[in-house]
Amino acid sequence: MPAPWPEQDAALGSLKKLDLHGNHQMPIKETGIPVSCCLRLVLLLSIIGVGTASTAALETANLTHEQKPNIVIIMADDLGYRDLSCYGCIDFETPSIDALALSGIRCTDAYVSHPYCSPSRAGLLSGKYQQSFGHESNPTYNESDTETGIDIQTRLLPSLLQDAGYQTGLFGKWHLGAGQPFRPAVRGFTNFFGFLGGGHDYFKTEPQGKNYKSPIWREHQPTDTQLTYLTDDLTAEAERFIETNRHNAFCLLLMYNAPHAPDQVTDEYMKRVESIPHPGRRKYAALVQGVDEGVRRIADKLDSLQLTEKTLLVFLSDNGGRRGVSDNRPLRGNKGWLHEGGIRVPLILSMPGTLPQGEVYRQPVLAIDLLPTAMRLAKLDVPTSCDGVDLFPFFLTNTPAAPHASLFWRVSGGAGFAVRSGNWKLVHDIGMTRPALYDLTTDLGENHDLSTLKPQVLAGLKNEYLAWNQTRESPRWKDGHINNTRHERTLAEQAGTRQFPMPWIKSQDPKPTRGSKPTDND
Ligand SMILES: [Ca+2]
Repeated sequence: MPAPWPEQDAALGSLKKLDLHGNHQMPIKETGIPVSCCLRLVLLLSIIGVGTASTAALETANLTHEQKPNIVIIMADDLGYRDLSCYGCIDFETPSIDALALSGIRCTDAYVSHPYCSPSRAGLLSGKYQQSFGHESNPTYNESDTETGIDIQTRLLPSLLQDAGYQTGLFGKWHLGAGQPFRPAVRGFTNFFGFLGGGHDYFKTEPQGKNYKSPIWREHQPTDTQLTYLTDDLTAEAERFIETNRHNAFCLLLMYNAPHAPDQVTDEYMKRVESIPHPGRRKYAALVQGVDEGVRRIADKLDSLQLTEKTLLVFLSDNGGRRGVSDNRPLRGNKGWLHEGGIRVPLILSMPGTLPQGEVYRQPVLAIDLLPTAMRLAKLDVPTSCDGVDLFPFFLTNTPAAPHASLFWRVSGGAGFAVRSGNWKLVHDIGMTRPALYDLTTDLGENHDLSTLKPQVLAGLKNEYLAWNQTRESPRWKDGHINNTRHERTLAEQAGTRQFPMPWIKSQDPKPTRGSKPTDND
């Protein structure tokens, strides 16, 4: 079992305490493994352009130039910002993901580049804002569609790492096009076991099935594989991939369906969360338990093969938590929104011996940063078209410099957009009549629109967005989600809430299970 929350909190570093409205409750104190002054200087130089960061990072890990670190990225689907103990979850525990956070860096201000599935994954795998190649909404599932999917001219992370001799595997959800030109096995993944669409039944699959019962593929072909439980099956495949490639550098993406719908769980995982009173929340929590168990098994597998210090292990969610059952508080909104609840996600990076352990990183970072970070670890040059940034120099120094001057989001070709620059955030989401401006330092919940008080700040951010927007493509296919997004926002606003009502919360927060005040969060 994990340490009680207060001890865990201390081990993670004294967190910036915010109440549910984002107000500070105590000062920040950062902790971490000290990095030598010499190394800090080298890394600082690299930040300003010398570019030796990954070399220095590798030296700290005692890895030779011949030993390239493994890259393992575990992604949950629709996991809420506050649905892990280490991010303040109050009604269930995630001991294995918490342990991962204690072994590495937990990011408080990590974002995905889109508030839902496919475009977010397109950004992650390309290292670019996905608007660079018109990938701005989910492709429909059509195995004969050769037009709708991730840009075939853009090389993806596994393909790039293959240049350095990496073995590459994807286990789980793809959702970047079901047609032949877009499938994982032709986009750089030597091994693929999973499904091509946006979600899947946890127990059933059919060779000719549709939607959630679509076939499970292995490399280039659909199979007649039967599932035991999807989350566990994907973990088992990933374990086998690690075992098989233990003597090679490898890149593994474990892309769980959980805790995405359908809400199907096993008795084992339900037992772990049986104290949760609301049935929907309880099932959701059980889905997360499957992911937590998967993280434990992958970490244990790496440990057993003495690969932990040779592996960058990353955990994140692909977008904000889905409505009704997840917990994004204190953030406003849900999956699909450009307010923080749709785009800010848990992100943990662990590489003991190289990265600090038990540290909290608070500068804004993006999932698209993982591609250049991985490539620099592999001693590869990052494509000049990449928008992401190698994060290691920032993690390994005390530099106040931020990886990004500004971060941008655009949905439906500009029907919605957002910009974050420092503490300021402009949001003009679908369904809003004018942009709003928030100071995230004092208003993490985005409750107080300062646009009329700070017109120059608003104008500056909007001009930044317009300049960025000019460098991007129009969407290549129609956004089938736009009306849903508009409708859902309208419903939430009419209900007078800053996010959808959470039916699993009745009159007040559930009592915390670990002795923490329910308002403790960051
Ligand atoms: Ca998702």
